[in-house]
Amino acid sequence: KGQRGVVLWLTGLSGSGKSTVANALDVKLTAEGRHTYILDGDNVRHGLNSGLGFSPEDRRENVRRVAEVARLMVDLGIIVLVPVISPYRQDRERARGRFNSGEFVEVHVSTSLQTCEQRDPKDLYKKARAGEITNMTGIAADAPYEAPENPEIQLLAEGCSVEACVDNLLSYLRERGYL
Ligand code: GGZ
Repeated sequence: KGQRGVVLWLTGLSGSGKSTVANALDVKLTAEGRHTYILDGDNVRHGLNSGLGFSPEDRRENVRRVAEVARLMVDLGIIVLVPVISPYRQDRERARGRFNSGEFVEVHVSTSLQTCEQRDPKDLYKKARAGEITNMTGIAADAPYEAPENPEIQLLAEGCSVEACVDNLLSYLRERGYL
């Protein structure tokens, strides 16, 4: 008791740094004794969402299920960190609609496609350019990334260290009384 549940919804391209920031934030919050959980798109796709691919319909369902699980966790007072690409504005808005105001904090990890492609930790962009992956977000014509228009937070992760990004999010949570 005593902890306010909230979801930090980190949207951005593959390789933008969503998971890295979520993991580093999780470490800090846990050290402060906060109850947290990371619902990572890439992880959830191995279990709850195995069977879902990367068509627009499957991404929508992926985002819907993740939002529903986050909803349950917020009810339990957990700080839920959700690094999922969630490329479609409508799907993110639908996710937001499942929460009370103040429970859903949209964080745009706005690293440019160019930088994400340079990082390419899993060679996904390389494979997409080579035609081995046909629906890579940001590359394929039918897999756009629709940037948020009014996110609560825009994380300029590109020019900032992971630590600076984490501090930015921690300040936001403190200022608004979540911590
Ligand atoms: C985008 C893909 C794709 C395609 C595999 N497009 O950066 P990663 O590798 O570790 O995390 C990405 C993950 C995306 O899953 P999400 O659940 O976050 O996506 S969505 O919200 O759009 O449903 C990426 C990997 O899966 N990956 N193929 N075609 N990312």
